[in-house]
Amino acid sequence: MITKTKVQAIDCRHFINGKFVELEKSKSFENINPATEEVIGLVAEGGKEEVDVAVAAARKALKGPWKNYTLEERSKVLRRIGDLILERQEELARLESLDTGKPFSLANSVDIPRAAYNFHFFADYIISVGTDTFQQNEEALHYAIRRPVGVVGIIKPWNLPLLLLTWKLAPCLGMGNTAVIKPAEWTPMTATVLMEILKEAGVPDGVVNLVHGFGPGSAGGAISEHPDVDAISFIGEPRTGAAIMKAGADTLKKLSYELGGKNPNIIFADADMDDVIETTMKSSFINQGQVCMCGSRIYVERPAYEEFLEKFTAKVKALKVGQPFEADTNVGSLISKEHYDKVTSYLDIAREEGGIFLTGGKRPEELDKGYFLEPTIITGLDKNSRCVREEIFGPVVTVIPFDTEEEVIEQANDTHYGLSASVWTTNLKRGHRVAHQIEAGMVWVNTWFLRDLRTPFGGMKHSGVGRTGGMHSIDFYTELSNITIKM
Ligand code: NAD
Ligand code: 6OD
Repeated sequence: MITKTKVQAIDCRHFINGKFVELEKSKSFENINPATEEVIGLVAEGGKEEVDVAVAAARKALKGPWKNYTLEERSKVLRRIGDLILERQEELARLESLDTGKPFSLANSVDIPRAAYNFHFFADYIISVGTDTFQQNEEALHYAIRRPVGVVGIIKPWNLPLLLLTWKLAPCLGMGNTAVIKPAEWTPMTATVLMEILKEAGVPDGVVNLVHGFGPGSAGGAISEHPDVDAISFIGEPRTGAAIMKAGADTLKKLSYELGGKNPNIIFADADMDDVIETTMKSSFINQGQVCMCGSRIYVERPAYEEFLEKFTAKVKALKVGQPFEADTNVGSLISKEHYDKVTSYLDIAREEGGIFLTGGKRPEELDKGYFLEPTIITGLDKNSRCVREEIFGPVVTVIPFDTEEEVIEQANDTHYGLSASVWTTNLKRGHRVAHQIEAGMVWVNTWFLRDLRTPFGGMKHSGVGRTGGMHSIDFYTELSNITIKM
């Protein structure tokens, strides 16, 4: 058992204009460890008042010393932030695990190293950023310049707290913007520690501000409607994205959205079954199935259906659901009671509709506290079941057989979502053919969640607005001005 006592949970204060703001108990809420249901600290609750001060600080900082940092100087700051994250890796991983209920081993091997890499990647990437130049015969020369968008509101979900915050913040800072961040109310701790790291790395006061709180009527709502926020980078549910769009409509904010998914995992009979099973374990249940790209709709070509179910079920039954700090835990707790209730309400629907539970469907008997749910495989549901169509965002997958390529493509696309998909086949032509027809921002063939940060990341339909990654992030965090010189 890895002890959790080495790192204490922290109270989470706002960070505005380079300073932590004293926490007022009357304006705070409790932070709950979802694996134990214990209160582990207090979180400051900000609203319009705090957001106003934070936005003013960010606006002022746009014109302060930050404005005069060269690209190379900003790159150095990003690199230093990445280095400092790695220096505090274990502490951050412990806090992330306490906050989310995810296995410490996962936070320590994926979330925190990737958070550091987000900064290291953009430290290198921004240096090579250029713009187009066009010579129009002998008449004119056109070239474009980039400038920061301005003050960016960054509103985050709880599933990969530091990984996703840094995914947005690194290019935002790299391109000279300033920011007001609102972490998810369930997971405020690593964002708070990140503020100490930014300060130590030399980010000037006011450039990054952090206001804790909730959504509408609280910090999230105040950022979304603030007239002095120029752009919003949001990750979360499609419905929240729509609310933020409405709140920001009057001030025409630039928007980047990474939203939910109900992603198909399509397995043809000729696929390498061992490879399929190993990766499908991850794409179904990593982080308790709370990853936007989890392949929660599994389609298997009929000749391989029984073999897949037998092998997959055996492996899933062997997964250990347990306390996040136990070294052999594969699956930790869900994020909150509210979310546990939402996820299990889908299990009730599946039962009513005659779904067959091959594994899970209940909390493990030995864990009577915490929001733990056994990894659940359901078969026998109709393609129109709400469990097959709606994002459950938990350790629950449905498996449906198919007979033809056309049929599975139609089912895969029969959704409002369009985030990602996996296609498994050893027939390369089919891999390309199917991938080209899936309506999703990202399609993996014979793999899942294999990332290269230069590639376009994001979703179509209700799964997102715009793309991030490489040049796409740079484009979002800059405004282009085209200059035309008459020759
Ligand atoms: P959520 O939309 O409930 O909340 C996200 C954030 O928005 C939180 O900080 C919340 O406080 C804030 N918020 C809520 N209502 C708001 C409002 N009206 N105005 C302003 N802010 C508001 O999402 P969640 O439950 O935290 O996260 C789970 C969702 O996020 C899932 O749908 C998941 O698929 C999606 N997600 C997508 C990606 C991606 O890259 N596409 C990544 C992670 C999570
Ligand atoms: O890998 C990434 O860059 C990314 N944005 C992952 C999102 C995961 C969603 O839960």
